[in-house]
Amino acid sequence: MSNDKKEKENNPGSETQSYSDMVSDMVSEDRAILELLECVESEGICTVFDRAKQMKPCPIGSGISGICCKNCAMGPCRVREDKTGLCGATLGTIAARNLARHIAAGASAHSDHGRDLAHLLGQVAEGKAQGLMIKDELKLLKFAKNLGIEIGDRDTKDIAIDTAKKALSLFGQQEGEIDLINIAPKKRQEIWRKNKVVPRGVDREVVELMHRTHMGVDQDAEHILDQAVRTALSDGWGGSMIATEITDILFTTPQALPAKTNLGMLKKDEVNIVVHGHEPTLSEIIAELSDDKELVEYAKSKGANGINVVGICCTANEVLMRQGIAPIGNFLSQEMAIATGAVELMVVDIQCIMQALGELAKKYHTKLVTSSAKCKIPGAIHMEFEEEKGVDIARQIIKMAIDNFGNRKERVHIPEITSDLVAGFSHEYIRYMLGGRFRESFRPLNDAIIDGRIQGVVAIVGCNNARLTQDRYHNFLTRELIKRDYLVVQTGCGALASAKCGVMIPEAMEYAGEGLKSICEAVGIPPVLHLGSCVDNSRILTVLSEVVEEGGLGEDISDLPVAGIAPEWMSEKALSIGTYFAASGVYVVFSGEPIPVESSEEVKDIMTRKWEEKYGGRLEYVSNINEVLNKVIEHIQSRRKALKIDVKKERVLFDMEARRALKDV
Ligand code: SF4
Ligand code: MSK
Repeated sequence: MSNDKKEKENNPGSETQSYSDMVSDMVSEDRAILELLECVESEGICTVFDRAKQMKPCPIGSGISGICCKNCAMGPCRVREDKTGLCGATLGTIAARNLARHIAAGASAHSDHGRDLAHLLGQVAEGKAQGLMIKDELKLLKFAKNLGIEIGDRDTKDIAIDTAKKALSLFGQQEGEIDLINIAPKKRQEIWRKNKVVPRGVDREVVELMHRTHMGVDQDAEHILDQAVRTALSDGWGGSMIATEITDILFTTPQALPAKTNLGMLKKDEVNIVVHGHEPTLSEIIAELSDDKELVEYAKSKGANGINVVGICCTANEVLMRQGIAPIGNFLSQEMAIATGAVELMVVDIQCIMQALGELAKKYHTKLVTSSAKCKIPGAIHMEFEEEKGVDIARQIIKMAIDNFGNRKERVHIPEITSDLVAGFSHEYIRYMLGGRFRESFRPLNDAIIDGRIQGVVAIVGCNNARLTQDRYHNFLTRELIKRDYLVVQTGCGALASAKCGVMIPEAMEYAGEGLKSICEAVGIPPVLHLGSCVDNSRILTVLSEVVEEGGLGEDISDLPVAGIAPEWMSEKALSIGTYFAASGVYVVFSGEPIPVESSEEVKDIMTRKWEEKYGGRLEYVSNINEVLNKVIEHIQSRRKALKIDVKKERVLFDMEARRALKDV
């Protein structure tokens, strides 16, 4: 590689958009959102974009910036490096406690979602869940095996019942290790054991973290964050992984499938139903019923041409990956969907649902329906999902939407903007697409990384944040990385940002560097892979473990030329995800502002230098987007150097002997 080229690659900021160019008054990079905003502004409708302008973030920070403690009634205490709280708590302790509590909340959200799916699996196995069945038996057997369930020639139903019981027990387990950590490379498991952070049970870790951060308990920042790591690991290798595995078992393991995205997928002449939140169960049933003959006829009797089910946020990702249902937007698109005036009904379950939807829906004809026992919103109609009558409830909801079709007001504005995408890259499908039905394997991916056609793999995940231009950071990083031969994998709202900007189709390989393009051409994949919803970040953990297992790229996840970025994060779940990736050996960068723990040098040092020493991964906050890009590339190149694969090799065919030799590199 020429010095010039090397310099450009290692300092991409010098040839790309500067950070100041990135900060603009534009609230979104999504043209559909901008078009609609013009429309709603003239109607005096207030959205999250307006509220973000009207209300600046609290400069003290009720915890997010780490300097404010409100853990007891002697506070809130606002501290500095040279000033403690009333009880004597230092800035480091307070910053660590605040971050730890965010992580506990994020891990709880994912894990409670996983718990519900474990319960549902049991109900399905016992025939108590109307209309639901085990759709992927092979995956059930694999998951059961990972949980130590006896398989033999037992009935599927019995295996499923035992699997559900075992999965549920992982939440309340008090001692020992949660079984799913066995999926991680052996060396990684030893690192966790050495540092005493192997999770015992999901609930146990969360409760202990909440206890330790109570006033007057754990006061050593590093010690507090060790428990935060243990809790986050119980999410990634526990709650989230359980959610992903069981969703696949019940609703099928995703395979690549084409779809379309953005608000243009709402239909003027059909009954539009938006599913929003994170849980797949009710939404899968609603999506399946959208072409039910009787319901379609009913819709026609009310003047509509059909029933159009679309999605927002991660519920959208779930039904997209399995049924090709169109995601019409990510987190910051939820209000805009209603503002089209074309949504008859929005049904929400849990997480990332703005309370503003309740008031907004009243200004249109949209019916807002809450469906989870855990979530009610003022102004919404509550129709609680119950497994025993899931199909009946779904039918009632669809009928309610149909009945509402005639109430549409005159003003309907659907931006005619759509993009094509391909979604559904589960780890099983990635293995299959790389090696074919009879030789499925990660070998071709490892070889492409070794010979430099792919420089590394970067996960760009997480939310939108109204403090930043919607999708801009996701899109910038994705573009710049694929151009330099880094394969990008995405989940959550980050995935939907890329889908909307059109880089999740094989044709987008034209934006990729020559090396990555050659892989996309050979395999027929986009340069940016959609791996699913937020809980599906656990798929990335599985891929990383299988890549290590395949050989040639070191013995542990921390040896791999990979990194993770959450450029527009806003949810506490993102902090849990970032922490479990760092503790699994991945270099993780969070961008945007405010920066948690920014005020505490002590905590920043723990999460970077000390975590690197202990776990081989670290979590860093970097507000400058060019610096994020530079740092990620620098990190991946340092890993390539350590593996001695930094010099671009000519492509060679590996025979068995060569492969065995690679395992010893
Ligand atoms: Fe203040 Fe200490 Fe109470 Fe926090 S725990 S509010 S620092 S007195
Ligand atoms: S929905 S957690 S805004 S990714 Fe998963 Fe999007 Fe973040 Fe919610």
